[in-house]
Amino acid sequence: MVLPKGFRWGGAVAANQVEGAWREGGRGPAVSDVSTYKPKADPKEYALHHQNTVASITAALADDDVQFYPKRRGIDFYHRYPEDLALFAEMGFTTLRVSIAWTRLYPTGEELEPLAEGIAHYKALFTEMRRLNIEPLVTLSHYDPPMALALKHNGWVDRRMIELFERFARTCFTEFGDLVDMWLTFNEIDGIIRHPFTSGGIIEETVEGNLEQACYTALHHQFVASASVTKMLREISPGAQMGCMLTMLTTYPNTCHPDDVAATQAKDRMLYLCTDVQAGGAYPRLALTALEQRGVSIPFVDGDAELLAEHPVDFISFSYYMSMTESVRPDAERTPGNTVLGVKNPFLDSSEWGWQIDPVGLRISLIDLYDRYGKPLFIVENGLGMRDDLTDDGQIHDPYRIDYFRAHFEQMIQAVDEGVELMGYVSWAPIDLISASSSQISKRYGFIYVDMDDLGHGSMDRFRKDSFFWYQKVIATNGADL
Ligand code: BGP
Repeated sequence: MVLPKGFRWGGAVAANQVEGAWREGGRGPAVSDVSTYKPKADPKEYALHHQNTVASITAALADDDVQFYPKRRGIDFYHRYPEDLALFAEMGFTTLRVSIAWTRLYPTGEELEPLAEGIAHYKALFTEMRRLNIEPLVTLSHYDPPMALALKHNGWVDRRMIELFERFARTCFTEFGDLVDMWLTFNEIDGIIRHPFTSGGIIEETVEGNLEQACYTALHHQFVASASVTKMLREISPGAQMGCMLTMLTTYPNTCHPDDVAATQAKDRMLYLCTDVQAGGAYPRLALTALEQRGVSIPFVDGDAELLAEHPVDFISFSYYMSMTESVRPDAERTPGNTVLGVKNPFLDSSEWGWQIDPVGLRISLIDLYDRYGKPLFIVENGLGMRDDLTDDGQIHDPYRIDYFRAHFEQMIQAVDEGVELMGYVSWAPIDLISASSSQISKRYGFIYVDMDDLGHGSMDRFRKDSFFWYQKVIATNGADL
C-alpha cells in the first residue's frame, strides 16, 4: 500500500486562530474578536459575554482586552510566520492551509478598495511559502466574517453579502493568483446551521422570525456566493482549483434497531446537503422536503439554480476528528463532538475533550464521499486536541498524538488503496493555536508547542514536540514509515 507520488502533506491553520495583531495594518473587527475565554471560576461573567447579543458585542468592541479574548492575540503568526514556516519546512511540508482575514483587506466589508497593507501582508506570506516550496491552500472565509456586516446586515442572512464577498474574492484571486492555485470558499460551510454567529455573523437576537429559516437562507447565500466566485476563479485563473469544505460528522446507528438506522439515514441526508449542492450542483430533493415540512424554504432567485448547476467545485475537502452515533432513545448517553452532541459509541475511546477517536471512521468517510461524488478529496483538518507538558529541558513527549495520527494514516492509506482519489492530507493543526470552540490554547493540536497559557502568559516561544520528528519521518517516506 503506497500513496501516489506528489501526495500533499502539511498542516492547516485559520487566520483568526493564529494571526493575532487584531488592530494592526488597519484590520477591522471580525466576529472572532468577541470570542471569549474565562476560567470556569467566573461562570456568570463568561455566560454574559458569551451571549453574542448586540449589547455584549458592542461592549466587547469597546474593550481593548486581549486576555479575555484570546483570538485577538492568536499565537502572533502575523509577525512570527517566517519562523513558523521554517519549522513547517523542516518537517517537510509541501502544503499549508491558511485563511485570509477578510477584514485585513476590507475592514468593514463594504469599502470599495482593499487595504494595501493587508494585500502586502498576504503577498509576503505566500511568497515566503513558495520560497520554501510549500504550496498554499487558501480558505477565503474561516469563521471570521466582518463584524460590521454582522451588526449592519445580520451577516449572511442578507443577500447583499454575496456581492461583498465577490469583491473580496476578486481581490484575492487577482492579487494572489500567481502564488495560489488551490482555494476553498467557506470553512465547514454546514457550520452555519449549528453556530450561526461564528460562521455567518448572524446575531440571533435580531433575527426576524424563525432562526432555522434564517440559517438556511444564509447558507443558500453562501452556496450562491461560492458558486459565483468559483466561476470567477475560472475566468481569472483558469489553472486554479476550487474546493468546498464540509464538517464530516460521520454517524453510525447506535444499534441495529431499524428506528436507529432510519434516524441515522435522516441525519446523513442533512449532512450531505452541502456537498450535494456544491459538488453535485443541486439541492437534494428529500432534504428539501424535510426542510419544507419544518417550515423552511430556500430563497431562490432567478439564475441561482443555473449558477449552482454550472459551477460545482473541482474537489471536496473536509474536516474529520471523530465519529458519533445516533439513537432514538431519549436517555441515550450523549458525548460532545466537533460543534455537536452525539450519542456515545461504546467501542471507542475519547480525547480529554470527549471527542470519540475513530480512525476507521476516516476510511468510511473517504469511501462514502468518493463513492457519492467521484471527485478528488482532500483531508484539510484532522488531529487531536490534548493537554501537553513542556519539560524543563524544552521537550514535549506526546505519544498519544503520534498514536492518533498513525492509526488515521493507516486507514487513509487503506482508503487510497481501495481506489479513493486523495489529493493530500493537512493536519489540524501543525502548531498549537487558539481552539475555535473553547478559545483555549491548552487544547493543543500542534507538532509544535507554543509557550503560552490560556490567559496569554508565556514567552510564545516555539518548541518541537516528539510528534514533530515523527511527522517529519512520515512525510519523508510518503507514509511508508509510520
Ligand atoms: C473545526 C474548525 C477549526 C478547528 C477545529 C478544532 O471545526 O474548522 O477552526 O478549530 O474544528 O476545533 P476546536 O478548536 O474547537 O477544538
